[in-house]
Amino acid sequence: TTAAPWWTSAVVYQVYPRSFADSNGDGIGDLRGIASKLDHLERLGVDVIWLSPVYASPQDDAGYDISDYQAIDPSFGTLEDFDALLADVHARGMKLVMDLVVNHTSDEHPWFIESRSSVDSPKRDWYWWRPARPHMEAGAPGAEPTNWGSFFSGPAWDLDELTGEYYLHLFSRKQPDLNWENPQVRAAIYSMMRWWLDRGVDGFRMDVINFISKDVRADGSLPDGIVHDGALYGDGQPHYGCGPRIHEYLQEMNREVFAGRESAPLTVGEMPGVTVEEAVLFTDPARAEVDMVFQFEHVGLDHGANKFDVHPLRLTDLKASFGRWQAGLAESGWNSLYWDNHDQPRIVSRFGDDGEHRELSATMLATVLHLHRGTPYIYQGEELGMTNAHFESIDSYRDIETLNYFAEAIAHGHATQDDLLESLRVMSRDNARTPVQWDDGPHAGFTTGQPWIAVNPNSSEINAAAQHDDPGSVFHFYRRLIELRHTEPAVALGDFTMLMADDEAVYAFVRRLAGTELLVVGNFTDREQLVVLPAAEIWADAELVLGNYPDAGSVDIARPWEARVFRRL
Ligand code: TEU
Ligand code: CA
Repeated sequence: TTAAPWWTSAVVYQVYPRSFADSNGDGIGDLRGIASKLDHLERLGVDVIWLSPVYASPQDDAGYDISDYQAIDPSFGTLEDFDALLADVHARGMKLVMDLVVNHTSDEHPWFIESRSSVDSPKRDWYWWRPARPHMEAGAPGAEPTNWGSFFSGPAWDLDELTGEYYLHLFSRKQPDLNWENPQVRAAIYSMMRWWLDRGVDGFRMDVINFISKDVRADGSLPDGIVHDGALYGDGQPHYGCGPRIHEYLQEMNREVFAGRESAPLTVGEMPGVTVEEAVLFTDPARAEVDMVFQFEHVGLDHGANKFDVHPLRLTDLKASFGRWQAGLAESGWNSLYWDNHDQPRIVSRFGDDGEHRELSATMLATVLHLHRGTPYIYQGEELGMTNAHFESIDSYRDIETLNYFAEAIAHGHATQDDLLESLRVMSRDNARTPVQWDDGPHAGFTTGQPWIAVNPNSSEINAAAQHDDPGSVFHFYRRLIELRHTEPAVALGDFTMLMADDEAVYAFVRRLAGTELLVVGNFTDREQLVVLPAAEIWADAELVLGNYPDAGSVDIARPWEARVFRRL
């Protein structure tokens, strides 16, 4: 057998630049701000930094709408700032992975401007232009080429008056979808990717990469989607999620961009809706597509008809989901492990308790996640136990998904304003986008100016400065979890056995590698719980490797939000 790839024992830290650290007082986080906080990341011990988009962008979707892939947005700094940051990251023994957003560009990208200019433009076919439905007048209600809804409310098609045709945008109308069927599009993207790798970046996190192949018919048309109960639009996902040519495109990208590079760049495929079976194909090393997937099943378990229709999590559902992914990728393939990112609410507020038991529940959740097989991701502030924003008014929100959803729901009389605000407090992406809380000073030390989005008032209590010197802090607990993955091969490579699968309170599993056996137990409630293990006697005198209470306690009782890792002796 060959040695396991380096990323099997690595931990990734996601930086969302707008909200990380502001160096020049304009209220927006930037590259120099990131550079000024590398001590924090080095001390935490992470191996890889994934940088959310810093490219030139009108910022309609906070940088996920790119108008120039080979320039840095002035609000974040310059290419020189970027090179300096990259050099410093490397000097500290870490890697830097870029966000690759190539399902769509900004509508202000020169490619789209040219494409839009006329039906005869040489770049017309670089995007998805289609006439109105047969026998319907362009602009009439329902005349869109398909009935698909956009992720950010409204239809997925916009009529362009200039040529009387519609263009496809799965996200905002300022994010037109690129047409990957066109080989020139693919070649342009591959060349841009090589440019960044030649500059020294260590890989890419690929935004909605499983959406790039659309289910286009021979006559050029795209199919309608099913309209689910209560939905305003058809569900297009079966027609663009893991579409017919997706594996072909990723294999081609691999050959054209990554093959033969000595540095072996990291490739992470963000793939909403991907199944275990598909993920095995995407990440089987023999197929040379991507190193790991970033999937969404576990963060959809508390969603109802849509993500803002919030249901309480059943722990047995979470275990069933994680258990299926652990089993399905046991032989070949690799998964990412995450609770949080810039699109998800804060995990301590979501599955934990962000009040009285904040530190215990944050460290319990971290333990359970990091002890699975896969590559763990830490989203900025998660290592401090940062909480949801708890905004009171719609005026506090900035995120396009949130604002569009609110406006559409109000317009259709779908819910009262209070109910909507309540679901935004639980699910809005802005919960993850409030500034990182560095200290207890003004604006949490994030900026000397006016932050672009409000700082959480709990920064007086929850902040990095307070935790750096406190060995009992959430920060130091994360540091120890990372260290454990680096030093204990069973954490990275051991096999996985779920225990107590039917229990609604306790999450328990075993990891085994050669002679090593680790038991992981997490209590997802604020009450004491019995831990009922098969062959419990083998754990009676086990060694406590890590726990979030000051003393070891007893193996068969889990205290409120307790987490423990034992090694069998
Ligand atoms: O998100 C992909 C995605 O499908 C969702 O997570 C989505 O953002 C949203 O939460 C649906 O409810 C990626 C990026 O992570 C996200 O920030 C971008 O807005 C999106 O793609 C478009 O680029
Ligand atoms: Ca700034």
